[in-house]
Amino acid sequence: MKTRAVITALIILLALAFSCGREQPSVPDGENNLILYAVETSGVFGGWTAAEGAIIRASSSTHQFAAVYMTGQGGLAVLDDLVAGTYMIQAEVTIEVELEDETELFTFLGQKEMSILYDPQLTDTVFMDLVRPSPLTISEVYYCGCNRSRFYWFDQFIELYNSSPDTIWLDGYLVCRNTNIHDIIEIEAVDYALAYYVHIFPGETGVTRECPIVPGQFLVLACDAIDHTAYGGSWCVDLSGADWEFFNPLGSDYDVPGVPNLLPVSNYSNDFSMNLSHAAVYIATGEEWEYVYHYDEGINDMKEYIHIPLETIVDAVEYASSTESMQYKYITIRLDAGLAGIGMGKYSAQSVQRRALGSVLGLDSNNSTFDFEIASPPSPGWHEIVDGG
Ligand SMILES: [Ca+2]
Ligand SMILES: [Ca+2]
Ligand SMILES: [Ca+2]
Repeated sequence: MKTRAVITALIILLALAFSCGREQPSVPDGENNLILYAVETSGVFGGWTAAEGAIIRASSSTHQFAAVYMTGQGGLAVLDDLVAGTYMIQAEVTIEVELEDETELFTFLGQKEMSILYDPQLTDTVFMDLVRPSPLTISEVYYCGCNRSRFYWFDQFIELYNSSPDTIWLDGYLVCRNTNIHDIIEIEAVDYALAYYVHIFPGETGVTRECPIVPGQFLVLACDAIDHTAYGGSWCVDLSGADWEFFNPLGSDYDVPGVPNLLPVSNYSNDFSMNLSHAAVYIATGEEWEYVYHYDEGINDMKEYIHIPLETIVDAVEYASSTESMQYKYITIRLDAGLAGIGMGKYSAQSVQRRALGSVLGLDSNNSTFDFEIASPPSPGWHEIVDGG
């Protein structure tokens, strides 16, 4: 009983802390200097060490703000003139170490969320550890369209990357996209993600071996695997070399011969497509999922959705053109605490791609605000180095 009381008290405290963090700042804009220390805790250099020359990325989830700083002596950075709000802070550094006959790159990363109040000065520390890339990630999402005058956005694609030394078999894996689900479920209170479009790789998870992604491969999943420059103009993407295409035989979708199909498990006639400014896409192992009906206010009727258990989701990316979408997240912060693509315009022929950090591709801190950068042009099947990225 005592334990339960303590747990209840903790939950209430957590709830209070959470709600406080979500409040809009009620104080005037002002200077709050954050004195931030970056400390590397991996033990690679023996014990904890101050991380000098670390890049500090700060971004706010309560207002439009993103800035980059660098730590100096003692691993110290001063973040000047921060207005009250909630901030996500990431520290990263790549250090070259001379070994006997080669140099090795070590990349360290640390993150924290902070609530900054109207207060003259704060001191805090971000702890960093060695980056371990995730074996299978969504490495690029291209959704915004390429030609406004023709409303052309049919050249959308998703790219997957295998950073592991082994071939990964995608048989039975699901590629999912959700829709605006805020009126339907409380996303932070459930242990599944709600999907609207779901397409599947052939075969059975963990049993068949027909759909490989080999080490270092960028696998391209095209909405339609054709050369879109012929229809949308020169800014559009040539997807005739895509590895897979989403194909929906229930609709008027065109099936490109020779490019294998990802078929729908969702019972709609639409082809797989992504909203031009805000959506979440994710991949799951496909070991478990189910059809569930939810009431939909828009049509005043029940509508079929698919529940994907969170523990089967391998990677998720939520993108939006504006930070305001943090108030209306489509996928739980347990899978993606941020948003990719902030500031990207519709029909700008740009994509969001996972950043390379040091020699590490496939970095996945479950926060797309930091993990992704805007890339131009889109790079289906390869990685485009972004200047200063
Ligand atoms: Ca298609
Ligand atoms: Ca096809
Ligand atoms: Ca790419």
